[in-house]
Amino acid sequence: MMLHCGQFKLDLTRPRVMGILNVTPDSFSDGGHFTHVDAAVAHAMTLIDEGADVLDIGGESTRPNATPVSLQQELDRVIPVIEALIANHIHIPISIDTYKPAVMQSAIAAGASMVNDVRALQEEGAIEVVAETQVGVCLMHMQGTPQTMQQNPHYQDVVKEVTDFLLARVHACEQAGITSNRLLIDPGFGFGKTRAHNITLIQQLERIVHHGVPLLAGLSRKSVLGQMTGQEVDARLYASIAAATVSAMKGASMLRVHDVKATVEALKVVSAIVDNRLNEMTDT
Ligand code: PT1
Repeated sequence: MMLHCGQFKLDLTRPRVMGILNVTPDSFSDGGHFTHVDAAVAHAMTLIDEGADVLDIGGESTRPNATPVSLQQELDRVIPVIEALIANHIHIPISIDTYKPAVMQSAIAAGASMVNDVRALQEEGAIEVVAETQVGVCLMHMQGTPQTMQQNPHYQDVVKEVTDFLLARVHACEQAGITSNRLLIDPGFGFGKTRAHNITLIQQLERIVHHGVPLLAGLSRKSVLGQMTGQEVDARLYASIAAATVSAMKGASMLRVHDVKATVEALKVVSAIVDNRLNEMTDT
């Protein structure tokens, strides 16, 4: 019911929105004054204004065929942004999207309250870094690596295999001392999944949700929505809202999205319809 992430407690009785914070690859500047840090802080303020419950910061793309970046590059991109956000006294948790334990450690030291890991803390040392803290964790499923995952994804029963993996990672976290009230699980849409696999996972999301661990869904602007609509990545807002709405209806606790304002509004409608108490409270 309450997700513990550092000093924050997020009430998950209604679905929450994780806003994706752009951290531009290389510092672009107008003669060295307006840096990638300033741009990221400005974007963060917009996302908070629009109703984001969490900010997700990543310095290495994990979309299909993305080029890996070095540890130092990743640190240089994200740590100054986290420091600047903390200096600006933002009142919502900062999530660090990384699978590298050294980035997790530095980000937490800089003030991040959540780790969002597409490798579900399987990297050597990752689980120990998180266990020594009180931060929240999102454990995501991926088949393969971002470089190869879309080459030939294969499952007997995608929902069962994804669920079994995530529950095994939840168990590993609990064994390491990370209590379950700090955990989210995520089926990892688009991470080593065909169009059919992604659709099956959405259709049967309840099968994952019913195990009781809060679920995060990330479908925003993804290629599966492009396959469904024929739209390019910049024209997938309506598709993304439909996907977020369906995910929330099926019990997702958090949606990782680019378009915070539109998603927050859609989720208000879902919550008002699903949770009658929200209506009774404001009825006249
Ligand atoms: C996600 C996610 C993420 N997605 C979590 N973290 C990305 N917890 C980054 C495509 O098919 O779903 N959950 N961090 C972005 N990754 C992708 C993957 C982006 C696939 C696009 C696609 O278009």
